[in-house]
Amino acid sequence: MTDPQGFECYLRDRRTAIDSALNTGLPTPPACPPLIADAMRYSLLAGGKRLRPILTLAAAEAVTERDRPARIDPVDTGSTAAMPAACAVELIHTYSLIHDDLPAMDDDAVRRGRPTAHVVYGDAVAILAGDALLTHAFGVLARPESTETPARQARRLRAMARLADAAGAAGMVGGQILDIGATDDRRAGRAGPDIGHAALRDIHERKTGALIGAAAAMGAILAGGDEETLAAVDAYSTQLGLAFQIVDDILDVEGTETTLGKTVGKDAVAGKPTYPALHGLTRSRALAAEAAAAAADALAGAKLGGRLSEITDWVISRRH
Ligand code: GRG
Repeated sequence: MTDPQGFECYLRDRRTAIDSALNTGLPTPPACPPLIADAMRYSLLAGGKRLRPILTLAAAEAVTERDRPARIDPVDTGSTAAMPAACAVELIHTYSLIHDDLPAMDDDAVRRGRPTAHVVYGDAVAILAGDALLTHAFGVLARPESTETPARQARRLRAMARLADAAGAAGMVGGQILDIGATDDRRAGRAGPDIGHAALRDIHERKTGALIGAAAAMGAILAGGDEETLAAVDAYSTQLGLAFQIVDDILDVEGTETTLGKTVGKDAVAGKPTYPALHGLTRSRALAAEAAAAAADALAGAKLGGRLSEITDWVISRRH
């Protein structure tokens, strides 16, 4: 059951719903000091693509649509129960961008088309805004619905654990550590080590892939997908995450600051290991297409439809 108005309309609808839920849920004064409320809003509501939360909703919708077609209400396609998880993953993603942009990490001045949080608020407030977004994410997921059944509670806790694993030392934070270790240390005048394809893939799977994987998995878990379905969704999102990262690396070479809303060409200057650096642009494009095809196979094997394959096309063809 796809939206007759097309994928663009679907993206617009879901972004509006996600932005509204994010906005409503954020802490406001007097519960918290105005400065931290402002800094959290500044980065969170700056107009990102919302890929990860859309993926959460789309995975929930695809499982619901396949398993319970007769029960689908045109207003609630399965994504209502997944909205807190969708918000949580975007909150964590935004925190990671704020911290990644800090002078101690990537030292970026532009993000989502506007000055980065530390440029506007200073390093200390930017660090705290990231911390507050991360903490808020788990607060959002920890709150039960008013009529939560034991089965739904178990799914919510499973989703929460998956998100924690993806964001933490074994996932995104671990990937960031490996990325730092593999990048030139310009202050110390030290070149990063040469790394091979397997090590590059490991960095990306942790740094970017883990959160994309958790986004999709949470949607499938909350929609009550069985273990086979969850494995298929993991296979899909692993390939999607890989395609996303390869395209991200290509855009850093070929994109512009105007379309991307961030500084471009930084990977090469920083001596970062990337797909174009390791494989060249042509092979990188072929690898992204191979990953997209493998993502499609995973969906077909589990008979999952909905918007998931269009999300792959979007990730592959994106210009920002
Ligand atoms: C600081 C713990 C910590 C982790 C940082 C995500 C990350 C790890 C760093 C971001 C650096 C980066 C540009 C990674 C490449 C992939 C990526 C996450 C791109 C940004 O995601 P998009 O394109 O951004 O989905 P929007 O703004 O659209 O949400």
